[in-house]
Amino acid sequence: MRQGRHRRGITGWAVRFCAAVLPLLLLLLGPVARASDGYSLWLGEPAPTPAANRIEAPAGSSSPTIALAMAELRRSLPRVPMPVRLVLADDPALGDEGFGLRIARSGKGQTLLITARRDIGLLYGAFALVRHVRTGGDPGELALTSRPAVPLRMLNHWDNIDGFVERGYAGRSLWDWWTLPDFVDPRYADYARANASVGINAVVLNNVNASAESLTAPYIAKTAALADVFRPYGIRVFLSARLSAPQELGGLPTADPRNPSVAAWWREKADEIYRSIPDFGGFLVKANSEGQPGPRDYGASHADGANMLAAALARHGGTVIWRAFVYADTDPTDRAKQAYAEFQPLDGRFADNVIVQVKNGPIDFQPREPAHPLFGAMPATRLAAEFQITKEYLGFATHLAYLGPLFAETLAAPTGHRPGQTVASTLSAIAGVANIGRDRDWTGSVFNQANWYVFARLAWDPSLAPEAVAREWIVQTFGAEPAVLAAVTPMMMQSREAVVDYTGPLGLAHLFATGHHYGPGPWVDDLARPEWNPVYYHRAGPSGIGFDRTATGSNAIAQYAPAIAARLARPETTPPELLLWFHHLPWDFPMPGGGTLWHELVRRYDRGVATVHAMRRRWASVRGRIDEPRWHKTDSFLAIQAREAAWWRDASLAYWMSLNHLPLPPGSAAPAHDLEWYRQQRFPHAPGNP
Ligand code: GCW
Repeated sequence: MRQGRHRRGITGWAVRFCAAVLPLLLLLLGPVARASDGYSLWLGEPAPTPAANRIEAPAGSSSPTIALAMAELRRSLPRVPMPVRLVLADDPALGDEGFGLRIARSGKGQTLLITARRDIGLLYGAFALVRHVRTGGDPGELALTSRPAVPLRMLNHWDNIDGFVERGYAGRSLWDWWTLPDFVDPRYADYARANASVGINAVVLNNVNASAESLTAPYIAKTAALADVFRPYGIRVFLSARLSAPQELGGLPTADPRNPSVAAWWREKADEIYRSIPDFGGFLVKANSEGQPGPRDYGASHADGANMLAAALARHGGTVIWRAFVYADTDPTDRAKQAYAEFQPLDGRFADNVIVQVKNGPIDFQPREPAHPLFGAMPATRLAAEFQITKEYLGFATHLAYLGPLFAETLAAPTGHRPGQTVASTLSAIAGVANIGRDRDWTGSVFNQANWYVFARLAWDPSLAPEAVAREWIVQTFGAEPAVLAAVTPMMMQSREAVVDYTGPLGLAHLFATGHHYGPGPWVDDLARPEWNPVYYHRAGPSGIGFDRTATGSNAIAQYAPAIAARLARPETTPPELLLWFHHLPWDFPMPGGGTLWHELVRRYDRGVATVHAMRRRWASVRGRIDEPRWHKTDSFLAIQAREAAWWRDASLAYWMSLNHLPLPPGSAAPAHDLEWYRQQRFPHAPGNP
C-alpha cells in the first residue's frame, strides 16, 4: 500500500514537472522536427543518405514505369533486411493494376517479392511497400495482395485556362498553360508521383464549366505534354468538353447531338486528340447545368448527347463521363429530386463507354447529405460517384475538416435496392474535385493534403476505415511519435462533424452566403431562382424548421428504395443527422434525448464550437513535436476556424431566434452581435468564386 502510494506520489510529481517544464525546454531547444514547407506531402523528405537496400528489377525490362518503381524504392524505402525483387507474373488474381507483396524463402535466404501482372502494378506495389514499412509494418511479415475496387479513380480539376481555379483555395492552377508545352515544370512529375502513390489513375485537367478553347490544336499540344509526364505513372488525362464547341470552334449552326455534322465534328476532334495522345481518357461533360450548353437545348436527351460523344471516342478506347448534376428553375417542386427525375428513366440507354457521374448527395457537396438516390437505381448504367475534395462548403482551406468520414459515409451507405448493396459496390469510377493548386504545400494547408490522400485511398479500397487512413497519413506526414498520433487522430476524426455542427446540424443544408459560399447566409431570400436561396432549403418560420420531403411534402423519399424510404418517412426512424433534410418539424418537437428540437439544435451548434476549441488545445499540446512552419500555420488556421465557428453559430442562432422568438437554453451564450450585423458582412474578395 505504502509503496504504491509512494510510487504514485513520485509519478504524480514527475508528471507535473514534465507538464510544466518540458514544453518550455522543447521551445528553448527549438523544434525537434525538421522544418517542412509541406511540399513533400505524405511521401516524406528524401533521406540524407538513402538506405542501401538491394533492389532487383524484372529481367530485361525497359519500362519507364518500372524504372519509377525502382527509383521510388531506392529513394523512399527504409532499410529492410532482405533484397527486394520486382516480378511480372501472370496471376489473374492481381487484375490489371493490383500487386502482391510477400516473402519468398529459399536456401539463400529471404527475398521480398513485389509481383504484378503489369508494370503499373509494380509501381503501386512499390509505393505500398514503402507505406507499409514507413508506417511501422514488419517487412518480414508481408503477405498481401491488393487490387483496386474501382477501375477509374480520378481527380477532377476545376481549373480555367487563365490559371483561375473555381472553388480552389490553394492558389493558381498547377497547369501553366501559357508556358506549356515548351516548358514542362518538374512539379508536374511530382504531382503525378503523389497521385500514383495512392492509386489515382485519371485526371481531368480543366474545369467542367469548360472553355471550348481547351479543344483547340495549341491546347491539345499542351495537354499532350502533360499526358507524356503522367503516362509512366499510370495516369490518363481527360478533358472537360463544352458541348457547344462545334459552333464556337467549328462554325456549325448547331450543336444538336443528333445532327450528323455535329457528330462528324466530334469524331474528327477525337481523332485529332488521339493522334497526339494515344491513351487519352476521354471527355467529362457538364451539360444543361448552371448555364452550360447541352442536348436539352435542342430537345434531345442526356443519353443522346452522351452517346454521340461516346461514338466519337469508342474506336480509340475513350470514355465519356457525363455529369448528372442538373437542376432547373422550371421544376418548382424540389431541387433534390431533379437529377433522379432526369436520369433514372434513361437507365439502359447509355452506351457502354459512358459513365454517368453522380454527386455524393442530391444537392451539392454540403457538409452532410444523404446518399444520392441514383446510386443503385440505374443498374444498367455505369455510374461514378463525385466528391468534392476542395472544401467549398467546409471552410475553404483554413478550416480543418478531415473528409474521410464524409467520403466513407456515402460509400458505405446501403442503397436498399439489393441486399448488401452499398454505394461503393455500384461504382465504375470515383471522382474527386481536386483541392490542388500552386501553393507550395499543394492544398493550402497541411491537413488538406489528408483529404487528397484519403480520397484516393478510399477510391482504391472503400472498405478502409477513415481512422486507419488518418493514422497512416499522420505517421507519414508528421512522423511516428505516439504523442502526435494521440493528439492528431482525434482532431481529424472529430473535425468534419464539428463543421456540420457549427454550419448546419440535424440535416440543415445550403445555408451559405451567396456566390463565394464563405460564411453563413441562412436569411438570404432575394436571389433570382428560388432554389438558390437558403430559405428554400431550411423553410424555417415561426412554427418550425426543415424541408418536408415525405409524401406530405416533395416526396423526394420516394426516389429511394422502399426499405429506405419507409425509414425516412417518419422523423422517429430518420437518423437525427438527417432529420431536417427530410422533415419539417415544430421547434418543440421532442427529440430522442428528451429535449426539444430547438434545444438540440443549439446544443449541436455549441458542440461544434467546443470541438474546435478542443482541436486547438490538442494542437497546442504537440508544439515542438511538429516542425515549426507546419505547426504554426495550422495553429493560425485553427484560430481562424475557432473565430468562424463562433460566427457561424452566432449568426445562425440570431437568425433562428428572429423567427421562433425562443430563448436560448440555460448556459448557452447569446450571439455576440445582433442579426443585422451578421447580415451586413460582405466578402467581395473571397477566393475561388468565379
Ligand atoms: O458546387 C457548385 C459550385 C460550382 C460548380 C458546380 C458544379 C463547377 O458552386 O462552382 O461549378 O457546383 O459542380 O458544376
